[in-house]
Amino acid sequence: MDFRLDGRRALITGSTRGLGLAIARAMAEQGAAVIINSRTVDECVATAETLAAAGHDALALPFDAGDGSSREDALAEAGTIDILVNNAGIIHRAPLPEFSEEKWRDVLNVNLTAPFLLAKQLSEAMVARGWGRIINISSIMGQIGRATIPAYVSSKHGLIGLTRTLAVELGPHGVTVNAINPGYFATEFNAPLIADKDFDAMVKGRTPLGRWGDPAELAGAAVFLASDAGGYVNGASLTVDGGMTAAL
Ligand code: GCO
Repeated sequence: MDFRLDGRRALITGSTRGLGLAIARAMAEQGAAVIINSRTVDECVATAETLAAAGHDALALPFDAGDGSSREDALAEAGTIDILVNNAGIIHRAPLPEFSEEKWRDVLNVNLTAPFLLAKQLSEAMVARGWGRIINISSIMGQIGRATIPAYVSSKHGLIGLTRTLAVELGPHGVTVNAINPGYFATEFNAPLIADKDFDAMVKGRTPLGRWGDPAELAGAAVFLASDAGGYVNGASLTVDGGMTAAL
């Protein structure tokens, strides 16, 4: 069983913190060269330096996933990418009457359009080499919904559809495409929810494991899907939520 990623180069979008950083670190520990990305140059460089200081092969590639020219300029310099993890995501929380069209478009752009465009661009060389992995970080909000986050929920449902259609189109060329659906993890992204006593109690009460997830507990799923051990998994979405969506 081979979970190692030696000789592979992995781009993880949004990887200076939270789930993306945990995935980048785990992939680096399995021998991959990792490309650290976020919109913020300083954070990208600092994260890549920290990983490199720990003996890993890490490169900083700052770009805004939702911005076409920033994305394309960066990718032109990125070199070979064997593994793409579409992790960068944003959220806007507001009651429906206050939810603007602009926010709707922003969220869809970063969470769904950018993964589509990155997959479109990077899969070309993967197909040419006959090997590739695309991992889309969706959410349990790709399967169920919650009030006040319509754009996020729609984008995450869309990512699961994108995963399936690309799995069908790219599978014949040796490129697998899968999604991971994280449940509630203790990250900065969720800071307002963790600080909300009622929400925190809801997560702990409704999750059979009785707690928020630790980002390191998501990384194993990504390593598995990227590795040869996961080579026959294609078009799947793997839920990692402590059992929350299994429970009524
Ligand atoms: C929210 C959260 C979620 C989670 C996660 C759950 O407002 O409900 O931010 O979207 O972060 O995506 O899977």
